[in-house]
Amino acid sequence: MEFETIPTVPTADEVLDRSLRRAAAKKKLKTNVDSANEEFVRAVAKAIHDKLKSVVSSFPSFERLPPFYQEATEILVSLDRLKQSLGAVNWAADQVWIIGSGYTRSMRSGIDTDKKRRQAVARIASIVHQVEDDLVFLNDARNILRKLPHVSEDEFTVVVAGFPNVGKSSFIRHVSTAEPEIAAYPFTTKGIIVGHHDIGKRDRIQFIDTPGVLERPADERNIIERQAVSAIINTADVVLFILDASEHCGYTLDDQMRLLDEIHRLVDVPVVTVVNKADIQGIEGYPEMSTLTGEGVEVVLDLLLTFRKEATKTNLREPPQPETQQ
Ligand SMILES: Nc1nc2c(ncn2[C@@H]2O[C@H](COP(=O)(O)OP(=O)(O)OP(=O)(O)O)[C@@H](O)[C@H]2O)c(=O)[nH]1
Ligand SMILES: [Mg+2]
Repeated sequence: MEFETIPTVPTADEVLDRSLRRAAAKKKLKTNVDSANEEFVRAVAKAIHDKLKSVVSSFPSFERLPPFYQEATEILVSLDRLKQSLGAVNWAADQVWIIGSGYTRSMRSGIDTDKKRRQAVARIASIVHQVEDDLVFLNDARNILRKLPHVSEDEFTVVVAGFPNVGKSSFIRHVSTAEPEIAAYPFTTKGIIVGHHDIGKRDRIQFIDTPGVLERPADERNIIERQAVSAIINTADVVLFILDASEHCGYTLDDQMRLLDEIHRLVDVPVVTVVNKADIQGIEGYPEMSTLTGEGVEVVLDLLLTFRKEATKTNLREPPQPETQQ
């Protein structure tokens, strides 16, 4: 995934210190004072310009990211703020280059080169300090985004959704390679977790565990819940909605059903609804399972697999022919 490869973004002082040190080493190679000064400014400007440009190009082009990553970026760090900071750092790189070229040109006359070198460094340092906050923001964003899991766009994907504490992670643990934390309190899962279930040697299903979502207006949902809704909308081929009829999760079945209605309205993929904790209580008419005893889990998995076949069939179907004009 593209965020994993973004290197640490240096602070303004780190950019300056590194570049000044590198330029000082180059300056030493020149015996003539004037050309040493000129070389110093050229080297500082180039090193800072290149470093700042490499920061900008290390971030992916957000327009080209899959919708899930675009929305996750928006939810976690704000796309606008990110674009603004990348724009500011890019501007600083160009300014540093312009200042550096201007001074090296004027130093060729050999007049006042010590003074000009000091002025050039001061102006360049001031530009870099102007984007100090942007560099810090970009590093924070990088640290947040690189924790996002790898979600493949090509694999058949089941997103497990439901109220907090109903047993979503317990199910994921049973059927996939993922090992999410399981606990007897709500909001244990705080981000998107990806696991896989192998089918034969070549094929597999991608399972996505999501944080619990409460039934409430979308604009009242917190960052964690919004990530869950985003994964449901943007990545699912099938949604597995888990109900806890025992209400041991701490929420009423009525509230859970209202969330189920909302999910039905939000997605146009199949929603498979199952009742977990059937060792305590089931509901007639729904498939039941208990991730505690393991009963019914395989049946639910098989049910999900039938949708995989449907999805494959849909993909293989001929594209619709254009209507012939009468
Ligand atoms: N009796 C019973 N308890 C279960 C079952 N499945 C899960 N639990 C318990 O329910 C609690 C919540 O399980 P989790 O798997 O963490 O639930 P979750 O839906 O992922 O919760 P959040 O991540 O907080 O949204 C834990 O204490 C589990 O041991 C089940 O089938 N029967
Ligand atoms: Mg969980």
